Amino acid sequence: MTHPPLTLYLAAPRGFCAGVDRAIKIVEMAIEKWGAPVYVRHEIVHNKFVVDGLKAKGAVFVEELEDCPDDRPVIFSAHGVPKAVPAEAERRELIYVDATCPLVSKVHIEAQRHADSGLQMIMIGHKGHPETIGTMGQLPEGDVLLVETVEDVSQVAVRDPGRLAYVTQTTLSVDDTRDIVAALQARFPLIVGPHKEDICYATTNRQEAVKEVAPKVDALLVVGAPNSSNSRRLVEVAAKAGCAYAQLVQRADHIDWRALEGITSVGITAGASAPELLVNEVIDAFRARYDVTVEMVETAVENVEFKVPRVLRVPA
Ligand code: 0CN
Ligand code: SF4
Repeated sequence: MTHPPLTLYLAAPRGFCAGVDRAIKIVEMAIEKWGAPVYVRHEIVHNKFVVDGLKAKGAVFVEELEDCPDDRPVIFSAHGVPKAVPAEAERRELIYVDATCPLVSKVHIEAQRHADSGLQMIMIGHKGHPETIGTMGQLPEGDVLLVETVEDVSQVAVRDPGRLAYVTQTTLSVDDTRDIVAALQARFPLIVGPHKEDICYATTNRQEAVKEVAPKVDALLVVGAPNSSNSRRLVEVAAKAGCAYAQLVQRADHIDWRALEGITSVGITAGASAPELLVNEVIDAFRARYDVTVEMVETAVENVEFKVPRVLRVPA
């Protein structure tokens, strides 16, 4: 039986970023160093496949520090934690390793610095997302105001419009955030902020690549988890860039083949927390049904790498 032809555009960069790579290594190295079980507060990165793999090696995932025993090490996830979390770990004299991405920690420091100089902080982010909770939690409860949309900007009640600063979540839509920042600057001309926003290189690059692929294809699949902010943004970016069918898939057996009937081209990318193995699984599933020609669409080359914390490094 002959398969119908299909051009598969593979976006690059896609998949693991430096912060995810480092966070996963931290858990693996902690298990090597201290033995199992090692506790992890929140999914180390938002991917079930990664989490299940680490569980099999001896990691135990919990949502709160109070669910960790006193006598086992605990790792904080890549998304960052409120200041109260390491403070409580110290009080309990726990062994802990902070796997917060350095690019998230940078935002934490920014927020603290602005607050120290007397500015009230506004955070652009998604309510309830662990990174937003962590960044807002660098300052006392209620000190940081959250805005999620341009509409929120018109509603936000500030102490003094002349003494304000903003920070952002690292995994937002670049285009939506530009509009929110513009609305903040229009309403509060003296607001202080980063050069553009705090969206990280990986989020920016993956969205750029999707913008290049989306207009070429009948459908675009983003390999990633439903709780992964950066992955979900890639689906939105594809739809906005004119792709008729943009869908998040956790892995190959989640693909809705009926919805793809009649396509002659497909785009594939992956969120920053999705392993390349799952991308390959998706490509293989297409190869089993189509006569596939793969085209690479590379819009940037990444060579960012983050060191693991000293406590886990083996002396040379
Ligand atoms: O999917 P992730 O674990 O997290 P979000 O995109 O939901 O923030 O990817 C790693 C990003 C970070 C921090
Ligand atoms: Fe760090 Fe960006 Fe990766 Fe998040 S998506 S872990 S901020 S590099």
